[in-house]
Amino acid sequence: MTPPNAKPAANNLEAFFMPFTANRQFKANPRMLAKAKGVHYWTPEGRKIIDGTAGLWCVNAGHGRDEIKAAIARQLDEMDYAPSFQMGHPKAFELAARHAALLPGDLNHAFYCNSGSEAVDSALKIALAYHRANGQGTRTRFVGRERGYHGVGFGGISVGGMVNNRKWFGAMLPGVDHMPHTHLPQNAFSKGQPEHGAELADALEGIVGLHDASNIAAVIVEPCAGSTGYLPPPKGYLERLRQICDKHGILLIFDEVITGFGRLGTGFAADKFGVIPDLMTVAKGISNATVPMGGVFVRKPVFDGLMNGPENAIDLFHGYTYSAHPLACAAASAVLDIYRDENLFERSAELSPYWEEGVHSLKGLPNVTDIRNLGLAAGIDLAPKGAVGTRGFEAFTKAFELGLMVRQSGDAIAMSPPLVIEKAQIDEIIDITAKTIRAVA
Ligand code: PXG
Repeated sequence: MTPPNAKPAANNLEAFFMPFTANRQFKANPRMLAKAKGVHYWTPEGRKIIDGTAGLWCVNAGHGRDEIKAAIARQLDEMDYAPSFQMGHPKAFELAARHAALLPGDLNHAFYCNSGSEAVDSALKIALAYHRANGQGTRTRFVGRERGYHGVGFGGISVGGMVNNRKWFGAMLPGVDHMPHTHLPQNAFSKGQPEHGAELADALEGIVGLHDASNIAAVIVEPCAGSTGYLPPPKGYLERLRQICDKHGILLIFDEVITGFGRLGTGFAADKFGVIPDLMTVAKGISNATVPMGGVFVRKPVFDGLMNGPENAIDLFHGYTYSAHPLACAAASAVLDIYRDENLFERSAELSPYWEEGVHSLKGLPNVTDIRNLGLAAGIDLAPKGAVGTRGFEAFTKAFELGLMVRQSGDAIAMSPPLVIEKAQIDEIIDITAKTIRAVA
């Protein structure tokens, strides 16, 4: 028998059950990352890879930031951990006040967790609790959207609209409807927000007609859908959704796990579109992915609505051991300093026309059926080749071979570089993407 602390054999890849991965395929032909700095990764063999996706849409300020590292180290010296249940530590309050100051409108309270999935489940629960606390306990239904991604909790997959993330798992939240997605063929090759599709928000009126608003707690959408190939909202769509929610007393949740913290050239998508949700979920860029963190930002009336009970009673029966973990708070605060000092949200806005021009220059390459962009991100649809996802996966592996990291969703590839990217590096990303698309023709 192997002794319990025996050193694992070198290159033994078997034991790690990899998430969202074709395990056997990966282990037969691994793509390893061993080092990161700025907008680059390096493989263990020392091959340099340009990070076209900011990790998984999360390393907005670039890799290996010394300021964040120092803040985490200082916090670790001072206090490694403190609970947030009936106790507090200063950095959590400081961070929440800074987030509140950064957010638009009266989104001025922050609930913290450790991931986007937890943020989504937390937001759904806050919505339910809010209605119940306000004498509207029949409002228990949720509305999501086809092609939506809201993480992998049971709440998130229930309101989400990605078939593979749902079909394997049987029981989900009861009482969920989905609005149609907004990926319309007549919008192909739109630059920025597409023209057609605002009326798709009216599907919400249909759902209200079916169930009655008195049974609906909240609607959740990504203001710009990320994981299903990057789908910017049609002009007027989010405004219309806001109006319908207001009309019926339904809470609107924006899932800004990807769009939050500068991706669209503004702090949040809510700023970009001038539409303020009642609840906003965030993660990823909140801590530049250094220490896992997520959050739900809550508008004042929703927070106040939960403060109606006895003063000595717990207001929300929900939270995590690691809610507002001191290391995450220290990291998130240092990240806010970087975003501010380097004007990274503005930088993202300034670079986006150059990025738009770059990605749309790929139009006309073999099998490219659509290109979408908004802010510093883009989605490119490739025509399927045999089984769905075959060409997409080939493009993903080819790009990696050529020195570029992209994301694949079916036969679409998505890109979202760190906001610190330089124009010459954008050129390099576009050049490698073009070579990749030709190579998988
Ligand atoms: N909501 C949205 C909008 C997301 O994009 C989550 C929730 C869940 O976050 P966590 O931290 O629990 O993973 C996400 C995550 C991709 C990709 O390639 C996207 C995500 C995660 C991994 C890959 O598009 N988004």
